[in-house]
Amino acid sequence: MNRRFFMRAGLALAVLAPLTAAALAGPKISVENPHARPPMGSGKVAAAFMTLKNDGDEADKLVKAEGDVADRIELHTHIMEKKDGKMIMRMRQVPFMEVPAHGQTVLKPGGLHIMLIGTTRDLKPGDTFELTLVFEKAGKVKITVPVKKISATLMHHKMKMHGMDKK
Ligand SMILES: [Cu+2]
Repeated sequence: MNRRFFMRAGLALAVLAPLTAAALAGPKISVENPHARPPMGSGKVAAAFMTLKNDGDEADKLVKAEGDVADRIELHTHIMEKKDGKMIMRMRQVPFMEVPAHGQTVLKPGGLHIMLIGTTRDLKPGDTFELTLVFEKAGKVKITVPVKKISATLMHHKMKMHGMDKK
């Protein structure tokens, strides 16, 4: 065996060891402060927010949210877009939400959110509903989401974002 072999073997070990450790430790997902805003007026569109925490050594991704509270449940974000020379905020569906190792991802109004399209029941402040979050590595995490009152400023903000104030 020559020197080159040992160097290669050493390199392979150096690369493999951290990977194995990470795979064993994996992500450790928890969900804090879940809450939802009720639909606007007679609309059937609501949004859920929360903090996705990961105390593990490996990043994970929220890839899907499931539940019977709405016909369609989508992962959304907001982007700033130029329209007629003005910057406006628009919603866009995203394929996943990354949750970094030893970090967190905050879903909040004006940013990432879970969109409930075609709500199947009344959602009033004080009500709760179940959501199942599906993570790429951690698998399914069931949460209970309380519906909270929407503030006047937020309502205005939300109407603007959904383009409802332009008639
Ligand atoms: Cu949305």
